Amino acid sequence: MFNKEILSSKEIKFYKNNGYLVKKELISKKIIKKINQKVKNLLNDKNKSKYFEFLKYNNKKYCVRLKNPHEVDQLFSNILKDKKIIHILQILLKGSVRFHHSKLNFKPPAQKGAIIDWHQDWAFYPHTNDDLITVGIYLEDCFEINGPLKVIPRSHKSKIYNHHESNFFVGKINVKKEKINILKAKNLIGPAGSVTFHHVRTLHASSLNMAEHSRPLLLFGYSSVDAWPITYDKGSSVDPNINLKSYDRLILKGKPLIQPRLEKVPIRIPLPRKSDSIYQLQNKKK
Ligand SMILES: O=C(O)CCC(=O)C(=O)O
Repeated sequence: MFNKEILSSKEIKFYKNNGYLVKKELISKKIIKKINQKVKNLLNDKNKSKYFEFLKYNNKKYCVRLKNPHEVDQLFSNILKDKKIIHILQILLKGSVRFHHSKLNFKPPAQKGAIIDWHQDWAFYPHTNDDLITVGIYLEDCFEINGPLKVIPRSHKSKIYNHHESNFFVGKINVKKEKINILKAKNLIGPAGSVTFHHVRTLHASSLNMAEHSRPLLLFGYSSVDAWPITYDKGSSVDPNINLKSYDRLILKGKPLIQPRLEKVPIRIPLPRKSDSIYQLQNKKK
C-alpha cells in the first residue's frame, strides 16, 4: 500500500508499551500550508464566533479553539481520513476505525490560562473497551518552548484517575493527591506536519506556550468500531442513542455492529459536570 513500511514492528511495540507515538512530518508541508491558510480565512470571517471558542486572559480576548473543524470545512474532514493516519490507526486499534471527534487547539502565547492540566481522555468518554486513540497534527513547528503535548509513558496501563473535585467532574487530576511523578513526562515535539498518537488512557497535559505566536494543534479522536460509549459522551460528534445511522457513518474501516466488545476496563462516570469544554471544566480564566 505504501512505498515504505508506514509503521514498523518496533513502533507498534513502542506504542503498546508506552501509550504514545510520534511520527515526524507524516503530513506534507503542502497540506499543512493549505490548512493554515483556511484557518487564517476563518479567523477573518465575520461569523467567526460561530466556529471558535474565545477566552479572556488579563482582559484580552484570545482564540483558544476551532470547534468541530470537520463540520466547518471539507479540508478538515479530508485530513481526518488521511490514508497514512488511518492505516496506522487500523494497526493500533486492532483492525477497525471509527471517527469520534475533532478540535483545533491554538494555545495562545504566554497565557497561564492556556495551560492544559493533566488528564486522561478516557475520563471524558469511557467506552466498553479502551481501543481509542487521539491523534494530534502540529500545524506549525512545535518544540519545548511552544507548549507541546506531554505524556506520562506507560500511564495507559494504570488506573482511571479521579477527575472530580467537590463532587463535580472537572476534567483534570490533582497530581499531588494522585502521587503522579510528572518528572517522567515526555514532550511530544516535532516540525509542522508531525503527528502524535496517544492512547485514550494515557495521562497527558500541555504547558505554557513561551513563544510569541500561538501553537495550533489539530486533534482527532478515533475508536475501534466495537468500542461503544458507556455514558454521556458530548465529546463525540454523534450520539448513537440518538442517531445510530449517523454514528455508523463515522466508520472509516470496518463494519457496523451492535455487539460491542466488553473488556474489563476501569471507568468513572464524568458526571455531574458544569460544561463540556475542557477549558471551562478545568476552570481556565474567562
Ligand atoms: O491543546 C492541548 O495542548 C491539549 C488538549 C487536550 O489534551 C484536550 O483537549 O484533551
